[in-house]
Amino acid sequence: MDSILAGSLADAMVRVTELTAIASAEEVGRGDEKKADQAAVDAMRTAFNAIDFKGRVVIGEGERDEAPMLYIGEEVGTGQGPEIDIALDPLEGTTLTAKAMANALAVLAIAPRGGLLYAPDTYMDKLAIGPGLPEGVVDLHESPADNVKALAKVKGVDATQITACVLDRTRHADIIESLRSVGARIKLITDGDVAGVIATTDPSTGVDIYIGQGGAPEGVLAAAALKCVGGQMQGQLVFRNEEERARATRTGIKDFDKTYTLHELASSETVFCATGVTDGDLLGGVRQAGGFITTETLVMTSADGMVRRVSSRRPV
Ligand code: VTB
Repeated sequence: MDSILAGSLADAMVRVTELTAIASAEEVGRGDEKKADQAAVDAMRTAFNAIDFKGRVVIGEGERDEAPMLYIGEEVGTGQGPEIDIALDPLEGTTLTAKAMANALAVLAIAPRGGLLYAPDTYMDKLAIGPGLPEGVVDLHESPADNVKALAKVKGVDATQITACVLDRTRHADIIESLRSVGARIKLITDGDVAGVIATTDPSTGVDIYIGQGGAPEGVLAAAALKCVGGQMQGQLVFRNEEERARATRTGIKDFDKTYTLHELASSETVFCATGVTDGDLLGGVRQAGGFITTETLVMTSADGMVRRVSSRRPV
């Protein structure tokens, strides 16, 4: 395997999301989303800056004038070593953290320069399924009901045995109605669609398909994960106004109607890394007991298809 991303750089990223999760865990259940996010951002930036690489944030906390740290275009790392693009969400699920709810993650993906779509901070319509299914069995432009029927057919089950994960938002009323019309189960989540998409790749979650509109940056992060572990995903940017179109233009988007495949969202090799902040379907959260802090991290490298769970313990 000839990869600049596997090995020590992947290990370094585990440390980054671990330290980020530990910092934000201090804010679990304290009702202050901003403070939780700030703790995560500070910790992630500090951790990046200890690594020998030329990192550039391509998906971050926002545009330079609105985000003081980890803004799009910010350079991180010591400036020695490989040139790497970074998609990050120091705290995916600020509300989940503030309310001590499940599935908050510290998450990032890295790739060689240009390997991740420079997605603007807009919404994205997303559709994802796990690995091992025929290519093209579902399609973002088909109805949720038809997608469930097609998926059920290739899985050899009835549509009523399919579970779709959907963000619980009024904008998803039509999607939910369509899914109900074929009797599919719906797992409604209040937040955190990176975990929602990844859940499709892990049979233990029971989630077969992810459908709905969430953040475009989160779409790229989820695509990076699927790139490593397998699965299919499609995404289409959604613009609510001219300001959002202008954002997209600034990130280099030319075709506003394009439907992106998984391999366009994450086009090169990538490393995906997520540490649980609160307990969730995929990962346990940060725990403190007996003088130690323990974390659970999922790290995946697309170059060799490696999926690793790292459990770490540090003295408080
Ligand atoms: C989305 C989703 C995220 O926040 O961005 C959502 O992708 C915000 O959606 O995973 P609304 O504007 O409808 O609240 C998350 O759930 C958490 O950051």
